[in-house]
Amino acid sequence: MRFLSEINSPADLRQLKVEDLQEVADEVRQFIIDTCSRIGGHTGASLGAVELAVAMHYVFDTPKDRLVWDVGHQAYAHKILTGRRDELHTIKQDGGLSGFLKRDESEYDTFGAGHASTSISAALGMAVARDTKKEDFHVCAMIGDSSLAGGMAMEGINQAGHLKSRLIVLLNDNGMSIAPAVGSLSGYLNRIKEAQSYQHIKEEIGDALGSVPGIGSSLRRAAKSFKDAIAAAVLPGALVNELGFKYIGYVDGHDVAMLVRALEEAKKIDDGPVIVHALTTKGKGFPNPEKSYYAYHATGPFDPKTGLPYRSSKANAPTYTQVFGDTMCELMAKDDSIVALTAAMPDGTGVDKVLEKFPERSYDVGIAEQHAITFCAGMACEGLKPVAAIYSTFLQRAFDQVIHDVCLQDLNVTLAMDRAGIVGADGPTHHGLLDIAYLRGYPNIVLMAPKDEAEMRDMMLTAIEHPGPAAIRYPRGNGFGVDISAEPKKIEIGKAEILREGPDAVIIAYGSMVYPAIDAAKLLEKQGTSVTVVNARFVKPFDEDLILDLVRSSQLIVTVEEAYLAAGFGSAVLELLEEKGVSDKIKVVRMGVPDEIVTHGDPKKLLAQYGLDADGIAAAVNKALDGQVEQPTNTRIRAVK
Ligand SMILES: Cc1ncc(C[n+]2csc(CCOP(=O)(O)OP(=O)(O)O)c2C)c(N)n1
Repeated sequence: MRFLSEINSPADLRQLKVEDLQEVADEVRQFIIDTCSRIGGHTGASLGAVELAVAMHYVFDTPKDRLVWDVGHQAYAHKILTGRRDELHTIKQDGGLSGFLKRDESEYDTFGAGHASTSISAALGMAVARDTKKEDFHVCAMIGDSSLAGGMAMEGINQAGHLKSRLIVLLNDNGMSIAPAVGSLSGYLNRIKEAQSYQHIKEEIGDALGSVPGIGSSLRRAAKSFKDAIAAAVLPGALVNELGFKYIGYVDGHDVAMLVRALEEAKKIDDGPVIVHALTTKGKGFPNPEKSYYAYHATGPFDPKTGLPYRSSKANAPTYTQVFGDTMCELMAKDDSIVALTAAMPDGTGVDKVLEKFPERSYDVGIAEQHAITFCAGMACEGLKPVAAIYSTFLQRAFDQVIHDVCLQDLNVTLAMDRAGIVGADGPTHHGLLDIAYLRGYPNIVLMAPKDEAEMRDMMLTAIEHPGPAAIRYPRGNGFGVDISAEPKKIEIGKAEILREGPDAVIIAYGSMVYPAIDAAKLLEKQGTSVTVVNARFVKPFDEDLILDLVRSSQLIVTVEEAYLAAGFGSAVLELLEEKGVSDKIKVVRMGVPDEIVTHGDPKKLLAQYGLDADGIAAAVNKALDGQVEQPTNTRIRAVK
C-alpha cells in the first residue's frame, strides 16, 4: 500500500495530488475486499462507494464540513479514511466498530444511521443551523438511489428546495437497492442516464458534422437544438426545475478526478441545494460479481480470489424467513385474495419466493414502509388479505400508518414482523425490541409470537383469516427443526398453551423465549425445582383466565420476552393483576431487555447478558424462590410484590 498506510485522517489524504487519488481508491478497495473476505460485512455496498468517500474527504474540509451518510452500510471507505483503518477487522463484532455510522464512534460520523432515507433531512437541519448561527461550512448528504425514493428523503428534498439552503446531495446511483431498485423514481433516473448518453452521441455526431464544409453547421445546429430539447425535458427534470435543486451530472462515480471536479463545482453553488448525480456499480471490484446479482450487498466471509462464500456449517432447520416464504406460497395457492408485500427486502423476508411464484399478487414497494402499510390498508378495504413482511425495526417507520390506517379502521392486514428481538451484528439500529410496546397500546390488533416454525405456520393462517389487524413477531435465524409438514391450522385467538406443569413456579414465555424456558425448566428439574411452562402465544388478547388460574395456584410468575420490558409482555401481566386486584397475591419477575441501548455483537452472548437463555431463566427462578429481590446488574430482573 503506497498511500493507504500513511493516511490516518482525511487531512493526510488532502496532502496528496488529485492524480494520486485513484490509486488511493484502489488501495482502499483492496483493503475492504481483504477485510470482508475474512469477516464478512456490507461488502458490495461499500465497494461501490469507495471513490465517493475518497473524493468527498478530499474536496470537503472534514470534519468541519459535514458529511452525512444515508444508512451508513456503504461507509467502510469513510471509516478507513477517518482513522479507523486498523479497526475495520472488528466491524460488527463484539466490542468492535459499528457496521453503520455512530456519532460517538468518530467525529467524522456527523449523524448516526442504520435506517434509510434520513440523510437529506439531517443534512438540511445542519445547513439551517449553520445559517442560523452565521457559521460557514459545507454540508453534503450522500444517499443511494433507493434510499432517495424513501418518503422521508422526498420530504427533505421538498423543504430543501423551498428553503433554498446551501446543501449538496451526492447521489450514489447504482440502480440497486439490496435487490434491484424499484419504482418510478428509479425509472426517472434511468431516463436521465439514457438521455444523457444519447446527448453525448449527438454531441459527437454534431462535432463531426460541423467539420464537413457547407452542410455541417446547419446539421450541427439541429443536433444542438435537439440536445437542448432533451436537456430541458429530461435532464434537469423535476429535481431541478420543480423542486428547486441544481443538477450536476451525471458523473462516473468511480472516476475520482471527475468526482472531485463535480464536487468542487457543487461547492461554488451558494444560492440553493444542488444534486451531484454519480453513477456507480454496486460491488465494484468484487471478485466474480456475476455469480449473484445481489448476494454481495452484504456477505459472509468469502474467497477473495473467486468471491465464492466459504462454506459455513449449515444448520438443518430452516430459518423463520424461509418458512414464512414457503407458507405464503402455500396459502396463496389456496386463497387468491391473499397478497404479499415487502418494503425493499424481498430476500431478507422470504417474499422473493412469493414474487417469483405470484408476481401478480406480490409487491416490492421499495424503501417505503409507511406507504406499504397504507397501501395494504387500501387493499384490505376492497376485500384483499394483504400480508406485509417487514422487519420489526423498520416497521417502526410506519407506526402511525399501522394505528391510523389499519387498526383504527379494523382492517384485515397481517404484519409479519421478521427479525423481532436481538439481531446481533447489525446492532442498535436493527434490533427489533420495541414492537410489543408500540403495538400493544391500541385497540383492535391481535399480537402473537410463535414458539417455533410449525406454530408460525398456524399463526400465519390465523392472522390472515382473522378479519381485523394481526401481527406476528418472529426472530432472525433458524427455527428448531420441528416437523412443518402438517397443513397450517387456525389457533384460537387469545389462548395460551401449557407445555409442562410443576408446582414451584410458573414461567410464561412469549415467542422466541419458549424453548429457552423449557430448557430452563429441565435444568431446574435436575435441581429439584418443578415449574410450569406456558407458551403465551398472544400478548393481545391475552389468556386472562389462564393467568388468573395460575395466580391462584402458584407463588411465583416469571415472564420472559425478547423485547424491551417497558410496555412489554410482562407489563401486560402486571396490568392484568393490578386490574383484577390480585397484584399482592403473587410475586412476578419480568425478564426482558431493560431501559438501555443494546449494542451489536454475537446474539447468543447478548441474550445471555440479559439473562435471556436457559441458564439465565433458571437463575432468575432460583433467585426469586430464594426470596432474593436484589437485581444483578446485567439482567435487571425486577421482582414485583
Ligand atoms: C427504513 C429502512 N428500510 C429498509 C432498510 C434495509 N436496507 C438497508 S440498505 C438498503 C438498500 C439501500 O439502497 P440504496 O440506498 O440504493 O443504497 P445501496 O445499498 O445501493 O448503496 C435497504 C433496503 C433500511 N436500512 N432502512
